[in-house]
Amino acid sequence: MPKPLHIGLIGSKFMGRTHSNAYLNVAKFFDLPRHPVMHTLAARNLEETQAFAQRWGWQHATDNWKEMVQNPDIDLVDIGTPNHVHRDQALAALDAGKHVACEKPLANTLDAAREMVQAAKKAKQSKTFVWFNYRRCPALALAHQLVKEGRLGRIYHVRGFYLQDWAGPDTPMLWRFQGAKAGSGSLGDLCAHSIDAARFVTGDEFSVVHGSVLKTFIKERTVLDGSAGGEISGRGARAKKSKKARSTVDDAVVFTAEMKSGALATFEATRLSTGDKNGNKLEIHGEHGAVKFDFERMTELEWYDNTLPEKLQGWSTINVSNGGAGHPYAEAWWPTAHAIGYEHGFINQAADMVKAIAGKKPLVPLPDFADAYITQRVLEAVTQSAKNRSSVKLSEIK
Ligand code: SOE
Repeated sequence: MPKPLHIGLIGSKFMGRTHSNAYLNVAKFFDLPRHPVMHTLAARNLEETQAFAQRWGWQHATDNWKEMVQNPDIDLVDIGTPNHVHRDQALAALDAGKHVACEKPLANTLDAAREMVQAAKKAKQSKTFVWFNYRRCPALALAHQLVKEGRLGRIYHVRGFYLQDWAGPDTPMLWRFQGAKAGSGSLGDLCAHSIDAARFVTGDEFSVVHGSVLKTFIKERTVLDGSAGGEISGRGARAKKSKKARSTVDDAVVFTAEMKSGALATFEATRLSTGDKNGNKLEIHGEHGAVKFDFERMTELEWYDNTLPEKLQGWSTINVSNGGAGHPYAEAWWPTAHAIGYEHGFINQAADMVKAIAGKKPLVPLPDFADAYITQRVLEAVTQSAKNRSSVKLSEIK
């Protein structure tokens, strides 16, 4: 049995579940250089945390994350909490000499994200990771590989859409609608994935952001008794009549951008695209070929080969599940066309994090704090572009 890797997770809501599931399953499907051990779960309410820990197989449970990060037995601290506490938790874990994984976006503000990157640079023994989990959807990882192999050639267009519809007027107040906690709404929660995916697949970086519009359609939301800071569970709940609070984030965002290569990019993210449930879509069009990814059909990649004889050209649907064909991560899972799901991107990421901690190369690039900070700078450029109705160069955002 490889040397154990003791994990301490902070958070037991939606991402607490996806991360717990990843650690519970990763060693069953991947041969790893270290054996992940679900050591301690830390979350706010001790009784609920003990119940969650027992259900998911955490050895210990605590309501004191500060104590957990100081535990000398812990090797990796994983932050699955709301954006406004990422900085304090990451700085404490880095100061304690731990490896640190953190949910996206890096933080609720650019300043907090910068402090995290600076602390990570100083913590020479610590590796850092950010859960941009969609990089490890096999179809998106294949798109990255096709671009890297030169199969698309010069990139002309990038289109990133992240379309959800859960935040209608009946959805009560959650931390995700509070600017002080979330930093932003659809921009940091959804568009951060699209910005990261555009950088990941093209290998390019943003040069200028143009013409952003941040829109808040629903200005006030009902506060459910005792759950104003609640999580996604509020999505399903229909608010009982009680007091209202102001939503201080965007429900939707649109912007265009130019990439350093000259490619033209357009982005849209919204929580009010009626009928779209988790429409995380990326389209890349190049001189020699094009790809289209839609998370709602996550095992498929649409591919257009512009180098074929014209009579043979057309969109083809690649079922990215063939391990024998070298499809990313497919070898670890099931036979071709036996589909995997949302949770598998997190399990694939857990495998790559364990490999990286052991000094091995992840299958596709794994964002650390410094990489995720580039995405955070784009979020800031979009915010400034919307506020000033201007174009914002990334070189102006430090
Ligand atoms: C938003 O509702 C959300 O939960 C994001 O926060 C996640 O990152 C995304 O994977 C699913 O949608």
